[in-house]
Amino acid sequence: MTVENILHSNIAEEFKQIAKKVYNEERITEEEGVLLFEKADLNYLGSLANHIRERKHGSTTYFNKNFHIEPTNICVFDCKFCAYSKLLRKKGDDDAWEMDEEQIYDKIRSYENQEVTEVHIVGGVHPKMGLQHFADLIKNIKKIRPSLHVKAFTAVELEYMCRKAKVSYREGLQLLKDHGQDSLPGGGAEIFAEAVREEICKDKCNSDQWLEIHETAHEVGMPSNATMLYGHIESYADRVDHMNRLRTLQDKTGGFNTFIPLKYRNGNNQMSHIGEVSVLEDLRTYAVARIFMDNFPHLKAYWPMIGRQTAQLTLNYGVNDIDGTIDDSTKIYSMAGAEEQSPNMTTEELVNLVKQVNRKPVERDSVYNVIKDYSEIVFKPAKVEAEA
Ligand code: V47
Ligand code: SF4
Repeated sequence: MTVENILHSNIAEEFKQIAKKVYNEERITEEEGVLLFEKADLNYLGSLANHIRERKHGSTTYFNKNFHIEPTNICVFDCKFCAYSKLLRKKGDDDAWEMDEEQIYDKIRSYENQEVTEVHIVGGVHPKMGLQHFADLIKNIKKIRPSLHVKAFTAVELEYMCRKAKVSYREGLQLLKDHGQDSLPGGGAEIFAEAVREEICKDKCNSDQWLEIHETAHEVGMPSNATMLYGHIESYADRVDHMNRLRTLQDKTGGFNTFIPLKYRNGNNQMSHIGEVSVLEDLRTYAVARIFMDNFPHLKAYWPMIGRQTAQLTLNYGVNDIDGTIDDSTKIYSMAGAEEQSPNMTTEELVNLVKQVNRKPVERDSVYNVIKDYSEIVFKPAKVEAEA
């Protein structure tokens, strides 16, 4: 069903008005966002979201070649949804880990002969987390591999580091930028609605602080992403409020690249009694996000969390980015019961996954410059070893 078909159909007037807005590239209101979540048909949502996706990006589906470093899983905070917080947050616990600087540099060096373009550094908030220490760490990483894009530290880590170092967010972010940090990941946003935040992660940075840190990062010249943890105790109005606060900040700074809805997974945490939402709800959430977040250039599905097949489906519901060929060093999601327990995918697998749903796989750098168009590249079939 195309948007033109919808406009000429006998669908309820309120949905026709929203379709008209999408067709005319007009913004929808918060009330309309809630209405879409509550009442819209999945096919309708898919048609609108796909219309926007194709207007912005055609069939292009971006991915990048990145790897993760999680320096520690020890964390001073106690987010109820986090699989670190219950099991692993104290030093000395069986599964607690802390990487020293040399281990981090060795990890960077281990990718020497690989075509990765980005390292994503994020982890628990260690009580000793020092701003200058991490600034120096980034500087040394850049010495080892100057071209590597360093996407590091959620607003939660940054708020803690700046508070401990007794500097303003601007001073802290400027210091990190001067030492080589290129951008911020989108984590720690969760749900901005204060009542929900109080229930699920009351002791870490609050919503205003999260938004202020991203605003300041944009002002000092570091772009960032934004996430939304959905599918737990939040209401549809809370999701729309979350997206609206981001849309408002984006109007002001234009510094966000990508919006990443993250599906709540209920393994090994203090909210495990809460069930997970269905794949249909995932698709609806991506679609409404694409329709509502009109000023966000990109919508990303983080495939290790939702799995490869759902990630493929999302490409028809507004998504135009499926993150990267991540190696298996990220544990926060697999520990929470994410779909992919060992989240690595080769370029070939990722390209084929995109092509299977008739989309165009394009490798990008961290700020969406095209590195390589894979749509015409045919990988050789895997070699079958002769039996001895
Ligand atoms: O903020 C923690 C989430 C986030 C669970 O910017 C959980 O490119 C679901 O932000 N179920 C961190 N989610 C990860 C993140 C991210 C990931 C990929 C790419 C980018 C990017 C950013 O992980 C946390 C939290 O919302 N998380 N526990 C859980 N049980
Ligand atoms: Fe710590 Fe982040 Fe887990 Fe919260 S989500 S407990 S801040 S590691």
